[in-house]
Amino acid sequence: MAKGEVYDASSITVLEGLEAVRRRPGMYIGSVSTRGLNHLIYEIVDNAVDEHLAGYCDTIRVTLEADGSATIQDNGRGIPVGMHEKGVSAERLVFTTLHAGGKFDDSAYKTSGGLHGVGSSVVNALSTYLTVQVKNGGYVYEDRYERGNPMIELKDGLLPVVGKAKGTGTRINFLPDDTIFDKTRFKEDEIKSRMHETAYLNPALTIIFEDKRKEEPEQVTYHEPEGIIGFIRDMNKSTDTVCDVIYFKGENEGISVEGAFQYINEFHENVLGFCNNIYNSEGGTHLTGFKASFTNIINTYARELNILKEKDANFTGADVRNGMTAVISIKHPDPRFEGQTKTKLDNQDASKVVSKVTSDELVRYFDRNLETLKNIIGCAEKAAKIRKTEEKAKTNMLTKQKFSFDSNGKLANCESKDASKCEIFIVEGDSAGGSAKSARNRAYQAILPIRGKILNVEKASIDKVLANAEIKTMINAFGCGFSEGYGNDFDISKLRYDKIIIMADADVDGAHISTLLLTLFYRFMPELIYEGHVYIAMPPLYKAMPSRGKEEYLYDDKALERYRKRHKGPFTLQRYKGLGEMDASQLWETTLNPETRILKLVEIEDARMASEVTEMLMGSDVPPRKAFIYEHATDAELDV
Ligand code: TSJ
Repeated sequence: MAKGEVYDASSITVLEGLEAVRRRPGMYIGSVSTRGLNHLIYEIVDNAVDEHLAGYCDTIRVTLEADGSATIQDNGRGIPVGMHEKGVSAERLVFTTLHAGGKFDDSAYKTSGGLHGVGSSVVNALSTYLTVQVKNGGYVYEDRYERGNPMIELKDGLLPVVGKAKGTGTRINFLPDDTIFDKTRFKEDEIKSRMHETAYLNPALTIIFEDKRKEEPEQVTYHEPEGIIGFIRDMNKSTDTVCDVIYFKGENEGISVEGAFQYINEFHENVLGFCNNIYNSEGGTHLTGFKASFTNIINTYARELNILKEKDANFTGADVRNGMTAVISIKHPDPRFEGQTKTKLDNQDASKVVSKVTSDELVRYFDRNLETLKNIIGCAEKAAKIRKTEEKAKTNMLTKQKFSFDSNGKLANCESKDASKCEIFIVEGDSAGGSAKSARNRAYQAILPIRGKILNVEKASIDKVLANAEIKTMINAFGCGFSEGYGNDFDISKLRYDKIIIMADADVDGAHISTLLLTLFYRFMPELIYEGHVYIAMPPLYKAMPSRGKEEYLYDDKALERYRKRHKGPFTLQRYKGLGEMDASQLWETTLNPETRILKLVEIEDARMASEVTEMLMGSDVPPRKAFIYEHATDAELDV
């Protein structure tokens, strides 16, 4: 036992539980990457949201403190500090027992689900320190832990009083353990996005986010009295809409369902599922139920209105969701999750109930709003028409071109057929492509030069996307096909390269090309990103050549600054304006050679946020894009 830790006999097994969390953190929070790190905050916030759902708390403050810790504070009843039947303060049990909470929790719907509901004890176990303050009955009680171990000796099992205060509430301050997490800097954008989402799902709740790590502390208040209607409105605020937001709700078998949707003049669908206020990135039964019912309703009306004739085939699900933005939010007393990241709702009764509520409520709505219905069917008709053209185009193209490496001529493939060892570099420009071809290790490195800027897929329909020569070449080279709303032909097991490396100049144009490629991958081959196959090469910006000592490549301006500080004597500085300026051996050393190069792994912290960002960066609205670029100009992190 480390010095200062205080135990009693009953806490031994408890602490063994928390030790298990520290040994295998991934089992409890999914990963020890930034994603897992942010989950610590969500877990604590979710507990406060539970208190809100129970009817006792209307404000939650989330603060990223200057010292790297996080504080979450609510104005609920306060975690019970009194004696629990086990002979110790209830608060102790909450923070030292795995999966505690339910016992003291009288709200029917707990937010816990999937990775998210890991329990405050898991956060405690993975924190260098965690301090709890509870305000109740005029007093402030305090408890403190280090790496999950209680540091305060209880008197008769009860917490010490550290002050007096009015009102009630809970305040948690914790510092993530840097021996557990890869990086311990919280990502404010992801947290803000999640807090905003939580505000939309809880219209009576106010969340105040504050980032005190910056020189100028940032404070944002999220309060969305319009709920999911406002959520849809905001997602579509910069796009041309086809109808107003349609809202419905209902309840059955103890499951309550709320839905809202709207159509926009674009060619993709965006249907988000939430269960007990947690986003389900892999979807699940609530969405299946909604989609099945919705397709059915639209087809039935289309036939009744004689828009679909007897001989016509039904609209497909993707047809009727063409241009749809939707949020389906359910409350389930006992949610189950499956899927790779345990975020896919699995309860069969959810499908049944959502399906029933959707058809009851929407039939009632559409009977009274025929014009809106006709506009929506109009979107489906457009989609069906395009689908049919595309189906033809697609069979023509992919049968003619299958794996025709030579027909596109430009791919310099590698010799190895062992995908786990192979890499493909997508290189901007023919001249850089030429140097890369002579510099590479042809045994396992393939080079695919692309000319200038590829098509922006965010703005183009799929037939244009597939007609684009560069994109066709890439799809052929990767070997796994592509996926799109109209059917999923993507098979990642056929991928021919373990690493797909985007190699563009270290300037604005290069960044633009990278973004276009990432958008293409994200929209049509998202598994490539989810499974960690996509990288960005980081060519150096400078070569420093000192009069004494070794030459050094410098990858950004910060590195140059450091070099200037470190390096006293005179040196010549060569600035690379583009990949094309490097000769083959320099290119090999700086960008191709696995021993010396720097690659940045492309990760999706949160699929929905990535989608939003993609839309913002690639869509037609300019001001948010500018703001984003300014804000993130210094964000790039290197994964060496
Ligand atoms: F995650 C956490 F446990 F650390 C945490 C819990 C963090 C934060 C910011 C807030 C909370 C929390 C817990 N806020 N409010 C509560 N409420 C209760 O635990 C509570 C209080 C009273 C009663 C009761 O039946 O009287 C029941 C509960 C669950």
